Amino acid sequence: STPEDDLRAFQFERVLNQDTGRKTLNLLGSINGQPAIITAEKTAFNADRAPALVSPEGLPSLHLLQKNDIYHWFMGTLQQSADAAAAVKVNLIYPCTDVHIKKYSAQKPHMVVETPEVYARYVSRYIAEKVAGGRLNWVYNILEHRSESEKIVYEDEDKLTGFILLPDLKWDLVTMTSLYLSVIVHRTDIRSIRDLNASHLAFLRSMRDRVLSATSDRYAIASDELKVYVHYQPSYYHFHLHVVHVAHDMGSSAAVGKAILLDEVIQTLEVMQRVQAAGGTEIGYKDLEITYLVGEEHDLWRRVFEPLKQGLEPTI
Ligand code: M7G
Repeated sequence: STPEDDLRAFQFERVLNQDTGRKTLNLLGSINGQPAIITAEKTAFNADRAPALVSPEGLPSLHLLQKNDIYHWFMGTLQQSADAAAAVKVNLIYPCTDVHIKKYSAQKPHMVVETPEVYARYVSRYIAEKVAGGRLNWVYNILEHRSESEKIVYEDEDKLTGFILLPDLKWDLVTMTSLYLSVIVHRTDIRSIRDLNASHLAFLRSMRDRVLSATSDRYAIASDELKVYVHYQPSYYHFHLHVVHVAHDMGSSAAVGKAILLDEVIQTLEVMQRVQAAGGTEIGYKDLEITYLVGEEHDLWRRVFEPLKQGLEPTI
């Protein structure tokens, strides 16, 4: 069956989350008896179509809700087509896992403080478990050119310093002010920022410079209109960067408690390098106290931070 057939066969079960501000809806259901998640997002307006927005073609049906003095409000339907003027971007994860269901469910976030000790004793074990559990197929498909290779914006194939820059699945590929690319590195020895130390400085600097110039060349966007950041915690433990237009409001995924600017990471490593050179011992991101948000459904909350909050020893 085609991906379109699969999507049409989706049997709705329940709403996982809804964000009326960002106009998104996450649904759980099943396809052919296997669990599936749909995340739907209303698309942004295409400013190129603004001149015709309220013409009979642009707004084929129109209904006046209310008028009061000089104020009028209407409801309408936009002229739409899936290829040129889509109303919605629909993402399908099929078959999905319990981890996906938790990730896309509404949940209360908590601020947690991950000390170097908590990282070494519990979180690093959780990360090792995740890495051993696989779930990085999509990453290897990209790195080995089995998927999305036609979308690659820039690639350096070197196994140690190389990376692929390509559109993130969150981007609709057309709205420039919501431009969203990912950088996936070829090396497999960096699972998160916790593995970074001063020895990675040249690698990170060179990647930052090439990512900014390749993105601004391809999309005609000035490099000071792009933010480049990492997530801690990320969902996938294979080192990657997020490259996003500064005008794009990403909600919590680009906010404090989750996103850390690459420039800040580089700056921190530069200071660590100086401390190290001054005669200190080897120092890296593993030695920092990192404060971040974690949702109640996340395994790290359930297995590590909730027990610690209750004064219990995490079993991990
Ligand atoms: P993350 O910080 O590990 O997790 O980033 P997040 O999803 O919590 O942000 C992984 C990034 O990879 C996200 O921005 C995803 O949208 C993106 N991504 C995930 N998958 C499964 C794919 C994929 O198959 N293709 C592409 N191009 N991007 C993906």
